[in-house]
Amino acid sequence: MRKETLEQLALFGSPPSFAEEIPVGQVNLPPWDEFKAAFNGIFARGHYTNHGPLVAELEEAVKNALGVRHAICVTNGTIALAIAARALRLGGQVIVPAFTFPGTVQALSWAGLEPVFADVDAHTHGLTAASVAPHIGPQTSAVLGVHLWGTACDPSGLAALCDAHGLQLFYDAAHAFGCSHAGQFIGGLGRIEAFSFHATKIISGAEGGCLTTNDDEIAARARTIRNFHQAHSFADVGLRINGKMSEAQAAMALLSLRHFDAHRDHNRRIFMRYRERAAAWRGVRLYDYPNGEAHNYQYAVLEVDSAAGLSRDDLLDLLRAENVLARRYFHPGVHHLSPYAEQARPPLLPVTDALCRSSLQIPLGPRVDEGIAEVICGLIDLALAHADEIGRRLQARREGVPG
Ligand code: T4K
Repeated sequence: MRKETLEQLALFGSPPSFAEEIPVGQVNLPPWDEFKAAFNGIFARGHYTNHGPLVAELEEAVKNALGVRHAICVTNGTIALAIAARALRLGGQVIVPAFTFPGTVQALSWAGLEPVFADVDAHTHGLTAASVAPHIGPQTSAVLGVHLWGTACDPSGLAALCDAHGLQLFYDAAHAFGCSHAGQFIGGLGRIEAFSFHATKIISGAEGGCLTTNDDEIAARARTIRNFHQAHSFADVGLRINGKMSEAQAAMALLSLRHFDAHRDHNRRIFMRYRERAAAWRGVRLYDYPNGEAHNYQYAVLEVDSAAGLSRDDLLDLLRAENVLARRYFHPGVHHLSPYAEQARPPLLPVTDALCRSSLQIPLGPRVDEGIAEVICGLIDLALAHADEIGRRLQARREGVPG
């Protein structure tokens, strides 16, 4: 139901717009029959993990889908990043954004590296050559860019900068499956790229991840690092880990891949509806995707600025009261989270801090149809039309004043 007045808002005591919570993530489930057939096969073979046939099939399918020489499936996106860092034989410091999921940065720490935070671009939300350059020092060994929201992270600028300073460039592509840069699918940028196949991603193995690279030697090291088994030694690597993907994960991810086009098309339809409606919003900008590139449209990210008349957190409270589970991705920035918050000289990241205060992800994915998107947009219209009054009432509530 479209709400027209302030008194109809759940924030002020009315029933919520949705009886059930609308989650922010993709949570794409395969058709039950296909899931059952895939798991019957696993049970019949009795081969549950350690490089089973479905993992091999998934690696082949990812390679073909993204046009890369190597795909190495692993347990999750965080392990993928830690393995990538070890496969690149990095030491010392790695420059990384703080406007990202903590896993991006903590993977570096697990690989024994020191993350150094650089600010991001206000428009793309990613690192740029200009934001990274001032942080390069004698200890720097690499730059880890994040293709946030599936937008390629300044590949040519960062490659030129890294070449000039003898640094390795690699990427967190957790959000970027099926997204392109200059007409090429993300996956072959930098020395190696790490994807997440988490349950909230468009390709889901429930948990899962994948490394892609066009470099044979780095691929051989990554393949060796992900498994302790001596029979799976393809390069001289030293420290190894259990980063293997199971057959159950591979079965789920293969089914996601089979239905990728349908999920992306659904996402695009809903995203376009949001985009149409966002054109009329004052003080609320919908993050847009690069023109002329392939995209998975996984995320609808809003930026709420002062012209909106109410804060991002007020809008969040309003939506959540309606069972619209919007999320503050990413808040706070990783530099404000333990163990990095305890640094003696906290980094100055004004754009990151502003984005952490202003950004809000709204639901997009199989649980959101056009009708649901329309109700969500209607709530934002209502919030903006009565921003002052909502802000005043919420402030009074926080101060314990009735009304
Ligand atoms: N790099 C980047 C840039 C990333 O975004 C991520 C992960 C990584 C690296 C690391 O990759 P992984 O190691 O995770 O493969 C979620 C995901 O757990 C995480 O994978 C993802 N990024 C991050 C952006 O979001 P949380 O802690 O916010 O998840 P949670 O449980 O609060 O779920 C989010 C929403 O999805 C909720 O509305 C509930 C819904 N949901 C979630 C799950 C797990 C479901 O409806 N069903 C489910 O099974 O991190």
